Amino acid sequence: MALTLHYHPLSSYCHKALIAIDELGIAVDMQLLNLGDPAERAAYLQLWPTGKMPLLVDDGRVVPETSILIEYLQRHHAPAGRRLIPDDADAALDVRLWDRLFDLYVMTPMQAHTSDLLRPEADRDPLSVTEARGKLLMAYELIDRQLDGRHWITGDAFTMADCAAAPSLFYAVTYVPLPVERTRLAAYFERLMARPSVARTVDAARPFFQWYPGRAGLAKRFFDPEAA
Ligand SMILES: N[C@@H](CCC(=O)N[C@@H](CS)C(=O)NCC(=O)O)C(=O)O
Repeated sequence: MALTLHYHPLSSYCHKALIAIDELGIAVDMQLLNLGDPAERAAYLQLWPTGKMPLLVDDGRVVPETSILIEYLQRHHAPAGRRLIPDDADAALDVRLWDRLFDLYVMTPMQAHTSDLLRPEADRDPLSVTEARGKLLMAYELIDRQLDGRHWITGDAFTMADCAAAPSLFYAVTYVPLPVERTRLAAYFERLMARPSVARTVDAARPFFQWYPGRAGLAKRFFDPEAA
């Protein structure tokens, strides 16, 4: 198959890409990446030196970075009528803005929590975790405000920005739960989780949640330690 996605089922950015692939209705050959294996890591770094996943390879063409990868798939492989970035230039800007905001202000501070948990106890950095927590609370307020009168983050259509929202929020709330007053965000979170592309992505990750460092914060409907 021409299209190969290098991914890991626990990775939030891989979830973003997988949700988009599902929404766009594109068949992709899935290549599970184990960066913990030194030989696999070395081979992957040859392919893409940042070592970040996911990575799409289309007949030898390397397509990194989820926002670019999604736009590339829409442009070159999506069936007619399937879109996650609208044609209208201003509407597309709005989608790209919210995609950036979720990546920079939800994914990044969420990942800071995970990184800290992955460090040896002696190397933990409570200050960076406190800062990350503050950023998440700021982002929750910003998103809650944006959701006033909107079903999805930029309006009536589910877009690339919602693909970024679902996994970033899914993992962020395991570290910093949504404050009770963020009612619009809480309702949006439920809409995201009920979206079939998101539900399928979460379902595929279920067998792996037992290895997620923040699993103690996962709601029981997503992960039941006693059943693992
Ligand atoms: N800006 C990148 C971020 C990708 C990213 O941070 N991926 C994480 C997994 S969620 C990763 O590859 N981590 C492995 C590492 O840093 O070694 C994108 O949008 O694709």
